[in-house]
Amino acid sequence: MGEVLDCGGKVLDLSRPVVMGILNVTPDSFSDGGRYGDLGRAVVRAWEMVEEGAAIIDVGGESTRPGADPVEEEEELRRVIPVIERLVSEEIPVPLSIDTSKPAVMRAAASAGAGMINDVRALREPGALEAAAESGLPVCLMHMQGEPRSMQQAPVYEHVVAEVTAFLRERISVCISAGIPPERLVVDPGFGFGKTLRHNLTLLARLDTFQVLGMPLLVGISRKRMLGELTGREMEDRMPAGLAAHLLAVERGARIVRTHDVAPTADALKVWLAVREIGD
Ligand code: 9MG
Repeated sequence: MGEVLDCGGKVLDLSRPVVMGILNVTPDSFSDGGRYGDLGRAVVRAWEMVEEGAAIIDVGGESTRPGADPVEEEEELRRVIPVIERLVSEEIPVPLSIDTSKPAVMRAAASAGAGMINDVRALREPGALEAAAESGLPVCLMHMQGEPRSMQQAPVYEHVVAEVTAFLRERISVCISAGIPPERLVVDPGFGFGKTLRHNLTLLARLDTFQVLGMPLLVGISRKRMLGELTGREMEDRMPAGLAAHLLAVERGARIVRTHDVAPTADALKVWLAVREIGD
């Protein structure tokens, strides 16, 4: 596994776990209620996340929460491209990732200066593979069973770890055949995407299995329903549970932690790293 990702000229050092800050620019965003839907506030929040320790920022204009409706391409472009352009013009020091499944958004974001593509559909939309290959950017391939609108209705697996691993292995192979080199790939089991609580817990318990794929591992558990199911807490009170889950993931090999709660996660990772360095 490569220890660095070249994100369009900005280097993401993965020799230690890093924080990916979530910047939702959607009116119905997963957990910030659209507070950053406005360009100016999105830009302020991105800079705050850098101050708080984010090593990369994931900009998304289409909600992928369970039950969410799809967004038209024009609308998604209108939401995310001005944010990326502004942050690039302000010389934000960390790479920007574009959270999208749409080839046109991938292309426009890459032209605007994005440094990575984060696709919850693992480049399965028509044209996405080609757009990602042409961009020259790293890509995060995430596993999802079904589509956001219906994925939590009745997710079924015989062996969740084996099936998610097989899916990611197949997508890696498709990407390599399409000209995306392995050193540009990141994989993600997709916590909460077409999975019951038990599936999510099994994936977390066995997360180290995914290291056989030989790619950096990204996880995103921040504020998700599985944490609410375990603790009985509402979205805004799930940060401590998210920290615990993310530390368990890092202990099992995760290198990129996608979260709304950048400052506490960065602190937790400092503790984890200090202990690991003493132990080495
Ligand atoms: C966009 N998005 C929402 N949750 C996510 C997760 O867990 N992983 C990745 N890669 N993207 C996500």
